[in-house]
Amino acid sequence: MSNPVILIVNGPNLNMLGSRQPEVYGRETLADIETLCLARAAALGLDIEFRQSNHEGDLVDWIQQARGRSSGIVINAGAYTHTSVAILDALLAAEVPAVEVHLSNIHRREEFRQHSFVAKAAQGMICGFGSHGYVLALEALARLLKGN
Ligand code: CA2
Repeated sequence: MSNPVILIVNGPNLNMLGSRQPEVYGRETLADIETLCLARAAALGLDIEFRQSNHEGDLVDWIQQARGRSSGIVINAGAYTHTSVAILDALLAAEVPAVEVHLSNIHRREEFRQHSFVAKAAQGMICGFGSHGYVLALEALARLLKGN
């Protein structure tokens, strides 16, 4: 039998990871994070689709396509976290469990980063643990899919 598929969605500017602001976002690139996720997912018996876009509509399209195709979503919507009702609506419509991830601890940062539209549709949120947050999110989804 094939493994459950987890869609991992990354929003704007996350393609620049590793190049600037390492004190906030760490030194790893998004490709490093994908490698990390692939390894952990394989150990958990999951397949992943790892994606990034700077365009809100791309994120909405991918989340819509997850319905009936993916068993769960890991989402770091970047700055759209704090602005996008469209991404919230897509997540609610997808009807698959979603885990919200942020590299930084958004609650220790500027006030405008402390509200998340994504949180309204997420099973839970992991923030402040850098790239390890993606691994924790995959572990949380694997457990959820097993029903415990
Ligand atoms: O902490 C996170 O993961 C964020 O989702 C990252 C977003 C930010 O807008 C959210 O408030 C929190 C920004 C990602 C930008 O990444 C950069 C990486 C390197 C250089 C510049 C930006």
